[in-house]
Amino acid sequence: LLIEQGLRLCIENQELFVYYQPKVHVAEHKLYGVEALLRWKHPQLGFVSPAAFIPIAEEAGMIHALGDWVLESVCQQLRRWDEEGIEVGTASMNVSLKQLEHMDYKDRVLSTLERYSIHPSRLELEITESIAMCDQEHILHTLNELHEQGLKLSMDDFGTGYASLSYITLYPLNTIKIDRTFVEATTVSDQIKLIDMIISMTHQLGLEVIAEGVETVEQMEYLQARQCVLMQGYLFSKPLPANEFIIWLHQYE
Ligand code: G
Ligand code: G
Ligand code: MN
Ligand code: NA
Repeated sequence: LLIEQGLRLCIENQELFVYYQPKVHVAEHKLYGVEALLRWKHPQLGFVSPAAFIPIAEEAGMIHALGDWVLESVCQQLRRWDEEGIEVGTASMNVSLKQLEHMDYKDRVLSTLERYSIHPSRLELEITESIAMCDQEHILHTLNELHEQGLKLSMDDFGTGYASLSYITLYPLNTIKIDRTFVEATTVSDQIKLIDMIISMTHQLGLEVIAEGVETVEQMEYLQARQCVLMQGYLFSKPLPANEFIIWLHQYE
């Protein structure tokens, strides 16, 4: 209840922040893009995880306002980085099923990008397998239209949901994000075969593949040896406020 009440005021009380986590191209030692992650600093509770408050925001119908705020904030930041001559590649945002169900979603995304003069190809939506399981014509239509405008689409937490694999060719995906549970398990033999399979599947389908949750040099080398060169995780950087992210970038590149 404390969370639900707090959510109603978090935007006007300026308690929300967007953190950015780098995605890197390991072979080229270059930044590939950033993932935007929402952070909420509650006046009493301190930082509350989106894993805790997003489901509550969805229930209470506040996810659309939060999603709009994130979209606006990311576009504003991309614009600022453009003006400063800082190249960050594509910025991705997490979107939930509830957000995509909204009839206006596509128009709100496109009009916000236009307002900040950002080409749609600079923005990526991270969806999860729950979206693929819901089988809604409307969502597929929305994603197809956004894709036609140039927006990128990635499947987050790949391999952890219960969707049938057929969605992979049904949805206009650019990228598969290998869930960190598969990356963590690169020392367990059965799991190793799974991650090998996922990587070779994405290569055969002509999709980009990125590994999430990379924390050790061993994991990085394992992935690189299998031609999975895009990575994200604490080994490179945790999610950071925009200004700290730029400091990280100067040191990295
Ligand atoms: O970064 P962190 O571990 O706190 O993220 C926890 C979960 O919250 C992740 O599943 C992430 O995808 C989700 N999340 C983070 N930011 C957003 C956001 O802006 N919108 C939605 N829908 N989910 C988010
Ligand atoms: O569901 P999604 O993949 O969007 O969630 C991303 C979450 O994973 C974020 O909360 C982020 O803070 C967290 N994260 C990012 N890198 C790492 C990592 O290397 N290890 C762990 N344990 N979590 C990570
Ligand atoms: Mn994500
Ligand atoms: Na994930």
